[in-house]
Amino acid sequence: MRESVSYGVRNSVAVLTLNSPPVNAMGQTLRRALKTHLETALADDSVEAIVLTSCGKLFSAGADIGEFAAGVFTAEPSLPGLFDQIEASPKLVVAALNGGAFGGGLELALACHYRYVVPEAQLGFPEVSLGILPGAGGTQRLPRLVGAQTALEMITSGRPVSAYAARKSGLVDELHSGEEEFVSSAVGFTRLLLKEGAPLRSCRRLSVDLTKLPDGYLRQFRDEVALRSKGFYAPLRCVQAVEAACTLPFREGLKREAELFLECLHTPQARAQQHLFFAERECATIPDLSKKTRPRVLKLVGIVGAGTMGGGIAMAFVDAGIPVRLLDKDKESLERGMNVIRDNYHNSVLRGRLTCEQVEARMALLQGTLFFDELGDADLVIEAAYENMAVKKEIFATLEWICKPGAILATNTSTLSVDEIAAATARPQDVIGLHFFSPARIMRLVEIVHGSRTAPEVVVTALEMAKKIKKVGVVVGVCFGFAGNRMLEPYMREANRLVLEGASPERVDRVLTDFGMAMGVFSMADMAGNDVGVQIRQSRPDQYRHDPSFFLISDRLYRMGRFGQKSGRGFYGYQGRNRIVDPEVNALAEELAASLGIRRRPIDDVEILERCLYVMINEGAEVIAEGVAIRSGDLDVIWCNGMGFPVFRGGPMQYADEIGIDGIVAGIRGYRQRLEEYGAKWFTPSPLLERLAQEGKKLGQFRKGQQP
Ligand code: T1G
Repeated sequence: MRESVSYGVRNSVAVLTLNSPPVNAMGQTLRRALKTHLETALADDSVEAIVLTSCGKLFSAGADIGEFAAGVFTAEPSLPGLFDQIEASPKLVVAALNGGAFGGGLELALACHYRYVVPEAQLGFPEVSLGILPGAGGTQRLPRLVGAQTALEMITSGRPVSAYAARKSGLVDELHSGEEEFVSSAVGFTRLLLKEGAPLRSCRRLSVDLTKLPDGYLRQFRDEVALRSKGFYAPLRCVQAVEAACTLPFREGLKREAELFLECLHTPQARAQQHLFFAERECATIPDLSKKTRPRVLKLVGIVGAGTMGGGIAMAFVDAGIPVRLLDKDKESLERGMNVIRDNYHNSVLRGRLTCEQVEARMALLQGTLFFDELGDADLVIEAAYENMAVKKEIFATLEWICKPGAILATNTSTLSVDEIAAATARPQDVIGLHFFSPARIMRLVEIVHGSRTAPEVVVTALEMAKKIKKVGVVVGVCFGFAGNRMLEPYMREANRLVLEGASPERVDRVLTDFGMAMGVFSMADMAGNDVGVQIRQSRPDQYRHDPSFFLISDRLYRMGRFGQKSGRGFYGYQGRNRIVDPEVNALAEELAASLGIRRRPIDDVEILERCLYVMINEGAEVIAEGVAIRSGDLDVIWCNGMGFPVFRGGPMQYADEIGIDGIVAGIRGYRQRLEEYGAKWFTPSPLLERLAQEGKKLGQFRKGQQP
């Protein structure tokens, strides 16, 4: 059986190699093996020094995240105990970082006396993105080595640094160079240290240099973190842990770190963020797809439509180094689209995010065209045209005879049937939905909508594509609104109904943003444009299965020419981008409520939040039960990466599991009673939710294909 740490001696230097694919996560098995071999090396008089390195592309991704929920993370030998042993070693210990070192992997390196690293390595403390903080000495050793400012930036942002930046800050001592094999070179570096009588440097003997800190820096940094981390629990605790390094002796600082780590570990936010970490990765696991299914080649992408979505999608591909041919029907639209792309890249240069050379390289990959036949040799063509079935069918009929055999034909539709579009071609097996979310360059989510006849390798290619353009692809089935927008509708319906029943748009929006939503329903409607919503509804009146009161206010605002931000007035008034409450809208709501015989009443914040969230969760349960989505985590990934749901709550389905399915079912039943005729029509618990509540189970345990 493969050892999780291998042991060898080269030139009187013991080499301990982590070997626990895929990322050398330091679970208990690896910790035991590491301790055993460390003690062997310490006890062997012929061994003069020790090198710690690893197999694989990464040095180590840190602690085994899966151990947190299982309560195994603190089981002996613990990481802090191991690192103390390494740091106290009477023999020189060198960390030879053959690749990225993250979290506990970097803490392991900090416990060593010296650090030798490959130039391409990334080094970081991503714990804050898991709702925790470095819990094995990282918050105490790092500031002592690189200073409080660099340490605070790394630990509170979770962003990794390059090996070069690490060399500059003193985090690492030497970059590997030359042709010599890495481990041999690391052993050579170690022998040189021995020859020079290099001291056994340990971070614990250092103190944080505060002399270079600007006055009031720590307080100011803490205030900034408090402002930008609203709702997240860990970032401020990261600051407190580093402050302990600045004010307490090492031992006491370690104790303070351990306290803060455990405080974070047992929070709903930590559970939520760790859930999302695994959920994002599980999205790529498609039960019906054989792991042997190979993706098709993806070297050239065609995009039909140079509008906002088409342009954003084009940028996502050229950002990833994939050539794009961007087509539009007329010269003026194409030029406008290309200019918008050029302006966006220019802004990136002004913000220091890209250099001029990088922008030129990207623009060189982008070719505009007015001719369909120039898409003939594309491996993938994405239609991003007007959201109208007839328009899309016409485009796909054209692509059918233009595109080479095996080319993937994708639609960016947000709700239309991929099967119906596929039927406009003779190759439905090559047709798929790629629903990007606006702004397409920035939003990470792509809903990958497989039609009933979409070939397996087309789905696999779409998943690979998503990873290549640094997005997260979630595979969903065909239904109106797929998964994200299908859950959005009842959520928006309740928000609108609440306004008719007596809550103002601004209060509904505030309750939702206080919960953590990136935007409220009505500010989002004003941003998207009431006119867009009305046009979509008018193009498909039969597909909206909601209460007629749902769109009453929007339709009236539309007829009043109040389209939202674009017209300066919608649910709100606007001065530039400043949103202003408009009493006229509440007066309109009163008038419309009266016309529907809706009795208005005072409505509290709890009811607003529960009604909006419970119907969203309930619809999500139906989406899973119908097999439109494979698992609840997929819906959480969709909502946190495409719909503005707060990451620190883990997504709507994680939130439901956190507060309890039984409470949600009881709440839905309660509103069914309280809201009389409307409640009877729109508040029926999903059978899946009822079953899980009855059995005391969670949504996270349910998988596609199980009977509700
Ligand atoms: N623990 C358990 N599994 C992990 C893991 C980890 N730390 N990191 C990755 N995996 C799994 C992942 O779920 C996937 O599984 C496979 O490895 C490949 O991952 C004590 C307390 C390192 C940048 O937060 O950021 O140390 O889906 O697809 O794209 O103070 O993995 O194949 O079944 O992401 O090459 C801190 C988390 C832990 C780093 C590599 N460390 N990992 O990206 O591979 S807490 C982290 C990553 C800690 C200490 C604290 C990325 C990566 P599967 P992948 P990748």
